[in-house]
Amino acid sequence: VDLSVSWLGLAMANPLYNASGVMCRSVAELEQVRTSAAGAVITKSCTPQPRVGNPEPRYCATPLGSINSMGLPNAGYPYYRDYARSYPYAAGKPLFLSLSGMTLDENLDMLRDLAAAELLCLPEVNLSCPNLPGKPQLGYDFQACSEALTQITRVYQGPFGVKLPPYFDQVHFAQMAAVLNAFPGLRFVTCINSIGNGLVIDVERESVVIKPKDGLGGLGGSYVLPTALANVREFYRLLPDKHVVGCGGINSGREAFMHILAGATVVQIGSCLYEEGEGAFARILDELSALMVQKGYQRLDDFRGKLKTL
Ligand code: RRO
Repeated sequence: VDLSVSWLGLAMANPLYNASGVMCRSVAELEQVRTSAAGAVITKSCTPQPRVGNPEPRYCATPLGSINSMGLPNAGYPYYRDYARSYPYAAGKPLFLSLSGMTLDENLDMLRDLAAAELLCLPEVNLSCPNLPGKPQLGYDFQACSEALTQITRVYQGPFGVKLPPYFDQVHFAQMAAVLNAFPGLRFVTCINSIGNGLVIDVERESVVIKPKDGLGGLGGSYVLPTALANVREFYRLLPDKHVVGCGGINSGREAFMHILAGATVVQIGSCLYEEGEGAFARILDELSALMVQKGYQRLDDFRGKLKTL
């Protein structure tokens, strides 16, 4: 079967890559993804200056997924821009650069610099970090998103995308879609970031499992799969001129298939990659190929977005 994907003028050998935040903070980790079976690479969300992030423990895996409150630890924007400068684009694995300034001005500063650098990487602007104490997720404030996108598209004229938080109400899907559709330069939306401010409890210790925010953190993995699929499908229908990148709960070829059936152009692997390591890419690709063979599909276009309703 043919797993290749062409989108945004990029050619990918397959639709899988890492979710921002997982295996992408250092050059060593980024190179691990780049030299794996993944079809693309995305960097850890960055701020203009390096950040150490929240106190540890700040990530915990459970049988159903993960909870994290990393607090945006990153090596600083220039580190990732320099990686993007020396990146071997001609090898055919697109690079995405995730930006998550603490303020709109920080995002604008990084985007201005990125525009001037004229690189082949594409920005994914993170509108949805759930783990900064005292800072609401921008994606839940539609007016603020609209204003941010207005200014972002003034300073950055190339194709770009946004990472969205999960939405849980059909009215909110429609309202956010109306905001996003006003910006033709916005070419993709990544759905979803972690489900913010969940609480995992360890019964033996009668305790929370991560230190920041008294245990509250973003949920990923199997906990979030149905929410991720709903967000992918709704935005696929509501944003006909944009791509949806699926992220949330992909542990095997079956969940990758579900995301693409719901409309995802490509998909990202977070919790599963964190737990399994880069071998997850080849395994999930093998499983997706086997499922397609079993169903008689030759390429992803044969089933993308073709979810049936009753
Ligand atoms: O670093 C984090 O705490 C983090 C970020 Br920026 C994000 O967007 N999503 C997440 O689950 N963790």
